[in-house]
Amino acid sequence: MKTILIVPTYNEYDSIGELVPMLLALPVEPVVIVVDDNSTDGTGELADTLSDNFRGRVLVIHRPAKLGLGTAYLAGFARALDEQVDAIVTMDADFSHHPRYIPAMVDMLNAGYDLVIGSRYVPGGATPDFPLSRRMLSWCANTFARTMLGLQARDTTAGFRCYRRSVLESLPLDTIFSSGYSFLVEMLFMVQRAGYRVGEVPITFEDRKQGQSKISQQEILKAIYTVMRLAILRLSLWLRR
Ligand SMILES: Nc1nc2c(ncn2[C@@H]2O[C@H](COP(=O)(O)OP(=O)(O)O)[C@@H](O)[C@H]2O)c(=O)[nH]1
Ligand SMILES: [Mg+2]
Repeated sequence: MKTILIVPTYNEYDSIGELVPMLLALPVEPVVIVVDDNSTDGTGELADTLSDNFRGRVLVIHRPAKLGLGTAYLAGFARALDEQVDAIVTMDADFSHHPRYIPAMVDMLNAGYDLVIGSRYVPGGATPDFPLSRRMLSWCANTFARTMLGLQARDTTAGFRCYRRSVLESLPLDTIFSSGYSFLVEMLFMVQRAGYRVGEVPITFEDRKQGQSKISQQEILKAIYTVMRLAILRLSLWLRR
């Protein structure tokens, strides 16, 4: 399967110099798309250097400002679909989503799944170095989204995903309301409603070694709003049946 990896970045200078070569060395021989939102730490320039050094295998999308994780994925999807690829992977730049899991995720797609999640919450998955506060936040967000939206997957907020090309081509991505982190829940909701097969590969999610998390209070509030909005949509669709 021809594979593209989409890595959204905002101030990830300390990670991408190591991450990108590691990704390119994977047996799936991917192309990497970095979507940088005008990072202030030189991430965009470093991505351009990597693109020059690994010509044709590293593409860079520069956006003028921090426009949100969700729209960064959308920009990456649009670019990926211009290429002849079968599998489109999204992942963080900070090594929380370790490259070592990508081959198993692509294999599972090959085996017939339409979306494969690198999952913290299936047997074998773990978040060993999350502090208690982060563990609680993640657990609450996940449980809230799963129950309110009837999602089957165990890890509904994970950004480590491998999509089959036809999933991205068939879904009305332009109707997605969320621009930030809650994009992930909205996208999963859409994928499940469309009847696609969702699988999960267990991963050990390691806390980022460098830099800071970009998740903010505002993103958390937006995520709650997104789940409520989709829950109302789900209810109204159910009532109309
Ligand atoms: N392009 C872009 N990337 C973003 C934005 N927000 C977060 N990211 C990147 O998305 C990934 C996930 O963010 P991160 O801070 O690791 O979130 P966490 O893992 O939930 O703490 C990282 O690679 C970030 O650099 C954004 O607004 N634009
Ligand atoms: Mg992260």
